[in-house]
Order: sequence, then structure tokens, then C-alpha cells
Amino acid sequence: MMSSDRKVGVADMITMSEIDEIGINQNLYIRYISDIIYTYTGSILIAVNPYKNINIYNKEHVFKYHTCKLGDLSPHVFALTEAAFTSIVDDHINQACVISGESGAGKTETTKFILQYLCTITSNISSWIQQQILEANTILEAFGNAKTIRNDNSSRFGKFMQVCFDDYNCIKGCVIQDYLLEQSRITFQSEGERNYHIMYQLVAQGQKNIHIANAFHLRPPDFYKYLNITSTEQININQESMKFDAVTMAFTVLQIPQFVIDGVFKVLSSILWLGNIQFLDIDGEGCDFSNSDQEAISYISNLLGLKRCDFEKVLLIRQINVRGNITEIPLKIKEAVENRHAMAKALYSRTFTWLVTKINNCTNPGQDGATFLGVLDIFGFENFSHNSFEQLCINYTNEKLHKFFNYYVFALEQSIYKQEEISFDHVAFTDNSQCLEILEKPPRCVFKLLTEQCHMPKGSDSAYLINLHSEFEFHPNYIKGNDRRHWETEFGIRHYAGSVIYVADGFVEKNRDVQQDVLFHHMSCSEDMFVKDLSNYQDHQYISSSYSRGSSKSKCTVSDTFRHQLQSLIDVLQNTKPWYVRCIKPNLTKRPNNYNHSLVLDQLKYLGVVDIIRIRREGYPIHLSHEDFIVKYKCLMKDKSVECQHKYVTDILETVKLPKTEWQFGKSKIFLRSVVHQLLENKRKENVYKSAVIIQKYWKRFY
Ligand code: AD9
Ligand code: MG
Repeated sequence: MMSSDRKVGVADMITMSEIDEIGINQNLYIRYISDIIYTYTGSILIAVNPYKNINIYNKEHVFKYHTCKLGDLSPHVFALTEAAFTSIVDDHINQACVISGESGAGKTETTKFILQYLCTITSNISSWIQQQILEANTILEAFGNAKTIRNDNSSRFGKFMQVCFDDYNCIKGCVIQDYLLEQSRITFQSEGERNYHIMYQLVAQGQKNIHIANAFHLRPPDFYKYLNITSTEQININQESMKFDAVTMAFTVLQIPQFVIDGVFKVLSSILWLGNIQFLDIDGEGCDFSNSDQEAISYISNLLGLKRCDFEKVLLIRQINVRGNITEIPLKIKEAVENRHAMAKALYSRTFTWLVTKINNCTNPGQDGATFLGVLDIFGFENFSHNSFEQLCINYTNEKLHKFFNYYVFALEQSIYKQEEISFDHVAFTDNSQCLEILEKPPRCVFKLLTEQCHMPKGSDSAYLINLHSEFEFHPNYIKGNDRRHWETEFGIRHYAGSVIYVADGFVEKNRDVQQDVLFHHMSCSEDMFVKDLSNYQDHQYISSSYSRGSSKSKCTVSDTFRHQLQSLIDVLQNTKPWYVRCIKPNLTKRPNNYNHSLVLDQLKYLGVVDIIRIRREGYPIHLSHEDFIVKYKCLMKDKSVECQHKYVTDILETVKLPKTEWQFGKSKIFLRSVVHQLLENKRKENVYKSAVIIQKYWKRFY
């Protein structure tokens, strides 16, 4: 049974008759200090990151929760997964676990626990597919996660993993959709942050194994500009190399052939070498290589299987196509430096998407309609001191998911009202539709105006900002900039989770999908099969049917593609039974046994936990069974004999003389607004006090 005593707090906070944010926070705190990290709010699971290993995830725990109903045992992510799985078995409905929370809150760990649970309860003699699903995660984490100041293993992409089941409820495959891999990290990392894990793992392996070092032309980690190695943070060669072995093992489990694995590493090594090219300025008009660049150029050409002269040309010259005539323009040093970074990003992100597709090909469940349990592990709301295009996309995602969540929570309360047959048109909730409209509603919205700018030959961030200001100056969700001094550089959006100021600098460039067409064209002639395959590979940006070669006007921008992906995600979610896990980060220092109340409170607000309570309050927050109501408030009546429950309850309620709109009679419960409840409570206390005074007088007479 679920516990609810003072020492371990309340397991399901919806059972607390009167709750507010302070109460929730206190309850979570009491549980957290006893290492109880999970708590329900109805069927929504709240998980507070313990930042330490708690022994609740082993096989015994899996089997303890298996076949148990939600609420039978103490709250756990296994219980939620079991409930979702049972719904697949019993109702054959697709399920979705939506996991949210800010960076470092525990979303990815939660995703792994869900997958571990599903793979364990469904594993039989042939558990190959289960193994492949778990190993897919190893690859995605190596290539898509990195150390940031917020999280040592931060996912720099979003993912939706659909685990598919056959008619016998055995796992038959898995489909992964990835979202918006952070590209800037490949060429630049802030202080205290790192490049993607796989880069260090590969380089470390080169330090341990001379054959690997020779095959991929690897150097020590501190040789590379793209690996932000500071003297204070050396990499642990043994540890990274062990992780490298785990990744190659995962590749094998996913049946990726050795020559492809080698191809992937050749591309990674080329990216690292690209970062070391320095360029020399020629009279401010063009540039050339320095002597020290020769080594890098010959290694990259060799690794990618390119003709050296072709590759040199791609690095120094831009080709433009004017009505069919190709003109060659030398790149100025700044342009060459940027172009080289763009190549590194294009190579990495294409490799990442290629890997996701390869994993999908391997774990593909086949065409016929299987039921699935989807797990969404996607970036939480972000508001930094400097917010850019990436934050806008991330916060837009959260607006979309929040709208979906709103309806869900609203629908949940509504379904209880329906079940109890009470009328419920009074329930209202804060709608974020207006904010979504300004972001995404055609023809004029924040994203469309950006795309418009990207399609103009001389589109610029400042022109974009002017358009935004004039279009939305009076929109309730728009902020023209922090103050007058910043009008020319910033704009702000009032999101449901708070206002965010975005610095427009770089928006147009980041949104424009700069493809390295010429580089990929040369790569298509490579002798390396993987490199060749990568060059032909159609990644996200090419999916849109509106794309046609050579016409920049019809090219999909980054935000266009992302918007389409997000809309299809919401369409999928809308046809599932959703389950929510709200992950909470208790402190900013990644330490165990450290609970920062105000930090948690902020998260409770924007994760909608407080919303659920508000909705309950605006509706009929107090739900009491007829029996409980009578036991509690019988004291207000002179006649204590209950002949008809219904009449007795009505009589009690009439003693507080409030309109009937403030309370309603359900089939098994009585529904009260806070005001009625408060009045009843006051009267009850008055009554108890009066009785106490009478008893006192009575006793005084005798003593
Ligand atoms: V990010 O948005 O990808 O930057 P996440 O995914 O929300 O973030 P993650 O799951 O990576 O956070 O958790 C961060 C760290 O917290 C992990 O590396 C663990 O060290 C720690 N963590 C999270 N959940 C648990 C848990 N249930 N038990 C123990 C945990 N440690
Ligand atoms: Mg993560």
C-alpha cells in the first residue's frame, strides 16, 4: 500500500485535501531526505534527481512492480511503465511517456529505466531485439551527449523512441526520431564544457592502441583545437577508451559492418583535423594555407578519400551559380574560417542522422501496424543570460508540449466530473494558444518572418528584428527588448514559463541550412564506401517535398523542418494515451542530499504541477465520498441520525447558505469549491470549540 505518514510524506499529492505549492514542495522535500525520489500527482509521476545511486532499479524491483497496479506499491517509474504496458495488453492503445524537466533533471536516466523495465519484462529466449534497443542508446549517447556546466552527460538532441509490440505483447522493434542536434558544439565549447563524448573516446583509444592511431591519423587530445582541453580538466584515457570499446560493441550488436564503423571514425578524425587548419590572409582579398596546414590537408583528403586539389579548392574558394554559369570567388580569411567550421558541422550532423537511420533500419519492426509505447526525452524550457535561435526552438517545443499537457490535465479532471455525472462548464485553465500563434501561425509569425529573411539574398538579423517589432509591437506575448537601448538587438517572448529575451544576432545564419554541396559532391566520388554513402544521404533538411535542387527559395530552413517534425510528434502523441514524468533538479551543483526549495518551486511552476492544482481549485478541488463528508460534518447537525445519505449531505450543505453553484453532487462523491469547504471547516471548528467549552464547564462543576 502507498504510504502517507509524516516521516515519508504523501505518496499521491492529489489525495491531500488542500494543497498549494509550498505544501507540494515540503512534501517532496520530506520524501527526498528519506531517499524517496518518486511521488505521484494523480497519474503524473514526479521524480527528484537524487544525484546518487539508490538501490531501486534492479531485477527484483522490476519483477516486484510487474503485474502490480499503479498505486499498489510506492511510486516508481517502473509502476508507471507497468501501467502503460498493461494498457497496451488490455486495451491495445498506443502509449506515450512524456518526460520533461530542465537540463540535468534526470530525463535521460528515466528513459533508460523505462527501456530497461520493458526489455526485462518482455525478454524471452531470443532477446536480441531488446539488446539492440539498449545498445542503440549507447551509440546515441556517445554521439549526441556532451559535458555541459549543467550536466556531465547532457543530451544535445531530443528523441522520441517508439518501442513496438507484436500481437503477443513481445517487443518486435523500435523506431527512433531525433530532434535538433546542437551543431555549434562541434566547433566551439564554452568554459567547463566539452565536445561530444565520442570525440574524446576515439582520441583516447588512439593513445592506447597504435594501430587505431595510425589508421585514423590520431594525435593526443590536447593537439586538437576542437577539443576544449584545459590544464585543469585532463581526459581520463583509460575511462574514455573503455567507453570506446562499449561503443564498438554496440555497433556490432546493431550489425553495423566493420568498414562502416571505420568510415565513421575516419569522418570524426577529419572533423578534428579540420579544426586545426589555420589559413593565411592574402591582402584582405583571399587566403591560403600555412605550412603547418599541409599535414592536416593531406590527412583529411586521405581519410575522406578526396583528391587533394579538390579538397583544397573547397577550403579556399566559393562557387556561385549565376544563371547556369559557375563563378569562382576566393574566400576571405574570415569566410574561409567560417566555411571550414560549417564543413565540420555538416559532416558531424550528417553522420549523426545517418546513424539514427541505420539504427532504425536494424530495429525496424516492419510495416504492419504494431502497438507502441513511445518515450519522449526532449529538452526542457531554457532561459539563460544569453538566448539565441536554439533556445527559441527549445522553448517553442515546450510551448507545444505544454498545450498538449494542458488539454490532458483538463481532460483528466473533466473525466472525473463526467464519471460522477456533474456539470463542469466552470473549469478554466490558462491557455498558451496566443503564445503559440505568435510563434507559428501563418502567414505572419516569428518563424515565418525568419524564413522569409533567410530566403532573401541580403537577409539580415537587423531586418528580421525590424519586421518583428513592427508586426508584433502590440501583441500581448511580445516584448520589444529589455529596454530602449536593446531594441536594435533583442526581442522577447512571454512564454507560459516566463519571459525570455532573445538576442537576434545569428538567427538568419543559424536558420539558413547551409549545405556543403560541393564538399559532398566530391565525397560522392570517394573510394570509402561510408563516405560515399554519407554524401548521398538525404538528411532531415532534404525531406521536404518543396525542396528542389539549385533553388534556394524553396529550400527548407532549419526551423521549417523542425516545425514539421514537431507537428508530427504532436499528431502522434494526440493518438496515444499519455503518461507524464516531471523530473526535478534539486540543486545546481549536481550534489546528493542537497535540496534547494526555491529552485524546486520554480520547476514545479513551469512543469505545470502547480497548474494541476490550480485547475482543481478553479473547478471543484475538494472531492469527498458521501460517507467521509457525513463523518466529518455531522457535528453541524442537531439530528445525528442518518436515514438518507443524499438528503443528509444536502441538509449539511444548506447550513452554510451558499449558492448551489459552489458545490455539486456526484454519484459517489461530493464536489466542493474551496469557499464552501472553508466555511464548513470554520463552522466545524466553531462547533468543536463550543463543545470543548461545554465539557470544560461540566467538569468544573464537579471539581
Ligand atoms: V539534459 O536536458 O539531457 O542536459 P537530463 O537528461 O534531464 O539532462 P540526466 O538524465 O542526464 O538529465 O541526469 C543527469 C545526471 O543525474 C545523471 O548523469 C545521473 O548522474 C543523475 N541522475 C539522474 N536521475 C538519477 C536517478 N534516478 N538515480 C541516480 C540520477 N542518479
Ligand atoms: Mg538528457
